[in-house]
Amino acid sequence: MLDNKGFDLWADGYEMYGIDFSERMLEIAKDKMPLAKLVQYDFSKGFPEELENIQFDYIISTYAMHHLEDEDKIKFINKLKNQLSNDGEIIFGDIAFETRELLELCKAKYDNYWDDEERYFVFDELKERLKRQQALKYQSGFEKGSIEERTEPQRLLPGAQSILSIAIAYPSRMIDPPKSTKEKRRGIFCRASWGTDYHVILREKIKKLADFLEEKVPNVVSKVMVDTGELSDRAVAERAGVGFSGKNTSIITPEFGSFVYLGELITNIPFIPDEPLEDSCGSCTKCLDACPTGALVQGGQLNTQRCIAFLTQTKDYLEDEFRVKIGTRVYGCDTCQVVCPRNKKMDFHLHPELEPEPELAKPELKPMLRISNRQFKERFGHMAGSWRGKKPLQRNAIIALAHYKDQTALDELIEVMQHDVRPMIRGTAAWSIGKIGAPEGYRAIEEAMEKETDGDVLFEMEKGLAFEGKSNGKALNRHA
Ligand code: B12
Ligand code: SF4
Ligand code: SF4
Repeated sequence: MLDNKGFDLWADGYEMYGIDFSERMLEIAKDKMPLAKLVQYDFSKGFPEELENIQFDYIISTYAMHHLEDEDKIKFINKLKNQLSNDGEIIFGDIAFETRELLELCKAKYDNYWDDEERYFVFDELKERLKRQQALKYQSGFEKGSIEERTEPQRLLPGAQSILSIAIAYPSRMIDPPKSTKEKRRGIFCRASWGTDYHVILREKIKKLADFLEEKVPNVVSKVMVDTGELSDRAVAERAGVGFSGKNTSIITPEFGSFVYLGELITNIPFIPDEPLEDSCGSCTKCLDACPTGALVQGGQLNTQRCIAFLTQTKDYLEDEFRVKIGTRVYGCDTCQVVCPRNKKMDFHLHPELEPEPELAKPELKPMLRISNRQFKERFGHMAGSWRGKKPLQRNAIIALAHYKDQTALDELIEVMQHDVRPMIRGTAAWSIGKIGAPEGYRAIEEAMEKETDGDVLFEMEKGLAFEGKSNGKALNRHA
């Protein structure tokens, strides 16, 4: 929506022709220009003959053009330009639908128009929330851009007038999931990592929409964003009425629940905004109660540093407290969505590309420990969950094996503890071996300690031995 600048510039006493058929425009005009003579024409059928010979000092372009075909729209604009008196001006109206040509014209005329605060649309509430999250150190570090860039879309696309928010549903149930057996323990990727990386799929789909608009509207400019852009995809979706923001912080759509990916198209077309939806969590607190780490500090607010979805993506040692809580999750966490009553029976298989490959979405853990970089890329590279590389996933797989107390994994874990070049992986393996609790495991840790030189790894080995109440006192203090 553009501003009312046109009305402000319009001196009282001018005749105003054709405020289109919009009653609202007529009301505003009457209110803004009590002395002006208002004559209403319906421009949607073309330019009225009676006005042919009049030279206008100002033309306020309004919503009328919406009803015209593209070609007629351009003809209409040219017609308007011809009707201007020598120093006549075309001004944005209240709800104008402009071509680039008109935008440029106005830009040249009113240079400062583009810095006009009034016209700027800002995510005010989000701005405050982001500041609060930052002050509390609740962010993840994965967010892109400054708070200003994140909340003021015109900084991302000059001339931005609207954002189209897009949500696509992904499956919540796997058809025929493989069983996790004693010999072949399996981990789990969160649903948002099932199938082909949604960044690629959703971006392609939104790009099609952008191409469509480009075809239909001359000189449209637009920008696609999916997850990795500056905007908060959730705040955009909330504002656009795609869904409401749940206490688990997810956008919950009436049609598909919260198992939806979000993206957006910023455009310079001033589409009429949709209304946001009502929050409808009511008195439910299921997600807050179910969160294993208490990461949801209050309804709608997340302390990312405690969220398992975040912790599965970090690259360093995981704090002991979280090693217990992460369970068998290899990537991401779905708990606060799975328990949500709004997701009951929500399971959509609308996009074949987003179908999970069960062997990958629920992968066998042991083979993950030895996988080479090349194999990892070939096997998991197309999944969203691979974006941080193999190290965090391997660490999580090691912890999941400890969770299962999988004695069949001891040989692999010992091999990793002795030979992996990455200290964090060696150390986590030592801890896991200790947690599994087999005598040969403890012996292997003691032997490995003789050769180990890394202080942090020795500290983890010590912790591994401590599971049996053993500690030989050789470990260094990691934080010394
Ligand atoms: C950083 C990030 C993360 C971080 C932090 C998540 C978070 N809640 O902030 C981590 C790694 C933990 C994460 C995890 C997940 N993420 Co993520 N993530 C993002 C990313 C890149 C930025 C989010 C961000 O800016 N967060 C900062 C907060 C302040 O902003 P916000 O969450 O967008 O803000 C909303 C609410 O939090 C709320 N709010 C904020 N503060 C407060 C305070 C109060 C008092 C109240 C009432 C409300 C409130 O208001 C905002 C508007 O609705 C977005 C993509 C994007 N560019 O937006 C995806 C995104 C949010 N993630 C997404 C997904 C799918 C997930 C996971 C479900 C994946 C998984 N299964 O593991 C989990 C869910 C965890 C959770 N409970 O949020 C989807 C969400 C889809 C949806 N239906 O909502 C997004 C939009 C990606 C996408 N394009 O589809 N993610
Ligand atoms: S994703 Fe998991 S850890 Fe994060 S808030 Fe939801 S339930 Fe809690
Ligand atoms: S579990 Fe309950 S409180 Fe949480 S998001 Fe769903 S409806 Fe809202």
